[in-house]
Order: sequence, then structure tokens, then C-alpha cells
Amino acid sequence: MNVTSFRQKLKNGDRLIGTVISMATPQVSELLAQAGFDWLFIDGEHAPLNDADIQLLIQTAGQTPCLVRVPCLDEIAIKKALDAGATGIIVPQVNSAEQARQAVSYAKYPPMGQRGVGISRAHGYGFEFQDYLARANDEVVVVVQAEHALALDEIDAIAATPGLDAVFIGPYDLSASLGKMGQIEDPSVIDAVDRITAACQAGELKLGVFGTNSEAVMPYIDRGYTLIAAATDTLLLGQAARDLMNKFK
Ligand code: 3PY
Ligand code: MG
Repeated sequence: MNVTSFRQKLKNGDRLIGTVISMATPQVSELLAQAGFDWLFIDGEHAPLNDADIQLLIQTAGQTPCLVRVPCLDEIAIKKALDAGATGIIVPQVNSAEQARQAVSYAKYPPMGQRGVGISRAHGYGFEFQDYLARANDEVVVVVQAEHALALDEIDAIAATPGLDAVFIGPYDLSASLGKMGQIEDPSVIDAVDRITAACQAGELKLGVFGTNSEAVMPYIDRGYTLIAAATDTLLLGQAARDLMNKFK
């Protein structure tokens, strides 16, 4: 059977709805995968997740693709996430074309990049070694976050980075860098989002965004954003728990 890879779906412009995992509990990714999300955003930047947690979350997600947000632009973190079986990486705070180039390079095997070659879960612990090496560069997804005022000046060059699949806006960090922390509807933040959107849509690049709920991401979907992370595991649990308790008040 010919299965369309997640990267191909992203390139095709399919709408891909995910949510953020921050809890180091394998049941969370298992349950969210069963809930029907197209992908899962495993947050290695802000959440208390170590390498083993991340691998377990990927394992229990089953067939649901996982993109791991690494703590920063770090070759080792990128290598470990991909070796653990992540479908791709999300690199936060990428503010220059050179950083975007490095992100791609750390995620792709030679000659495209400089990803180190190990024998890990992604390679079927060795049983699918050659097969994985042959398809990895085609299938590994590389996403960088545009979430700082500094990225705005370089966004055209960032968007032109060969091998980059998507730019993912971090509205909260972006607002903070513009002196409007948390005010993601402020005109200066909207202007910045417009600038990033225009630069990426001028090329082949797909756009992604995080929002705390479906309403927050809907305007972005209307503008053609396709890589969507709506809510987080803790927000979903907390909200459902509050809603339940409110019914008894
Ligand atoms: C931000 O809003 O800064 C994010 O990184 C969301 O993922
Ligand atoms: Mg951020």
C-alpha cells in the first residue's frame, strides 16, 4: 500500500490539525491519537519532557505523526528527536536565514545536511536501517518558528531556505518581543503576522500557528494556514474539568 507521508500532505496543503502535548504521560499521546488529531506537537521547549519521555509519547501515538518542538536550535536535540521516531521537528526562535539553514542541515542526512547517522527506533532498531536512510530526507518535516521581531527583518530570506517545509508562528513570543506580551490581537502583532504570512505565501512555504482553542486558530485557517496546533493537553483537561464542575454549581 502506498501511504502518503505527512510531509507530502503538508506540501499538498492539507489542513493538519494537531494539539500540544506537555505531559510526560504516555496515555496522553495514546488518547489524543485516538481522538483523531492529524498530528501531535510534543513540546520539548516549555514542557518538562526529557528524551525518554519524548520517545515514549511518540511510541504511544502509534501511527499519528509527531512533530517534536526541540528546546532550541540544537543539533543534538534535533538528532535525538528524529532518531526517537519523530516525523519532524519544530525549532523555536529562528531569527535568521542562517539559523533556518542550520535547522534543515541538522535534520537531513548528507548530502542535504549533516544529521548524524545512528541506529535507533526510527531505523527499526537496525532492522529497517537502509530503508529509513533512503527515505528520511524525503519524509522528515522541518518547521521553524517565526516568533520574534528580529525574524521580521529576515523573513524573506528565512522563507527561501531550501528544505524548509513550514514557518510556524508563535503569537505569544512574537507579542512579547514587540513589547505587547500576551496581547496577540494588538495591531503591531497583527502587522507582524501579516508580514510573515505574505513572505511565506509568496513562496512554497506552508504556514502554521498555535492557538489556545479552535476560535483562536480559525482566522488563521481562513487565511490559508494549514499546520494548526489548537489547545494543549493541560488546557483540554482543565477546561473539561471546569465545565463539568460548573454543571454542579
Ligand atoms: C508562542 O506563541 O510563542 C508559541 O511558541 C506557541 O507555540
Ligand atoms: Mg514560542
